[in-house]
Amino acid sequence: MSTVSPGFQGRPRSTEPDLPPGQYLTEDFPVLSTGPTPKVKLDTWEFVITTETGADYRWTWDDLLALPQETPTLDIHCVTRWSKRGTTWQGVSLDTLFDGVDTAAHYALAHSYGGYTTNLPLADLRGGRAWLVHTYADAPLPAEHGGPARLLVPHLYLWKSAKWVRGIRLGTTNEPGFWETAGYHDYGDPWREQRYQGD
Ligand SMILES: Nc1nc2c(c(=O)[nH]1)N[C@H]1C(S)=C(S)[C@@H](COP(=O)(O)O)O[C@H]1N2
Ligand SMILES: [Mo]
Repeated sequence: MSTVSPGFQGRPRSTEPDLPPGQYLTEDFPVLSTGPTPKVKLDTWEFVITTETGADYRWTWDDLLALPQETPTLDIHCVTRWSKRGTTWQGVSLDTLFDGVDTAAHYALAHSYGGYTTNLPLADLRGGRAWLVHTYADAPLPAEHGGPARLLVPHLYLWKSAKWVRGIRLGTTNEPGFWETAGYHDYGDPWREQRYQGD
């Protein structure tokens, strides 16, 4: 979309078109984890959605792979200011998983093998904007990037995309997760630069 005149050596990276404010582009894929990478076996792996009434909806690894698959290509934005363009994934839309889940809850708390948590409005997990992904760049998702499977919610800062995700608890009240409790923004919209509480 940009017109580049001869001799123009480029603009400051933080004002790249279509890049959220305060972000720069990186070609590599940094690893950001608060603790050790959990070892998760596929034969005991499960993903569970728990509703506000305590009802559980469970998927095994085979269940996950049997669902309709999507292959989103998208930009990702970390609150530590790196962004990566055009990452390619395969997984299941959260819409597919929530289809048939009976809930009136507005809040979701994702939780992971290893204990990480992050909260987001249930609405942000729906509407074709969130996936449970198991493949990155045509290969099984590496453990350090959240394999066997991670959440991918690219319209929010990447800390909302829980690696090694194990389930989602739905609730009628908002429960902050790991980074949200530590002072990061409750919602985390990169386009509004919602890095910390009060932004
Ligand atoms: N379970 C878990 N998920 C997590 C994290 C984590 O520490 N544990 N870090 C978050 C943060 S802060 C970022 S930026 C991304 C980093 O994903 P990556 O390591 O694949 O780049 O994962 C997010 N999901
Ligand atoms: Mo992050």
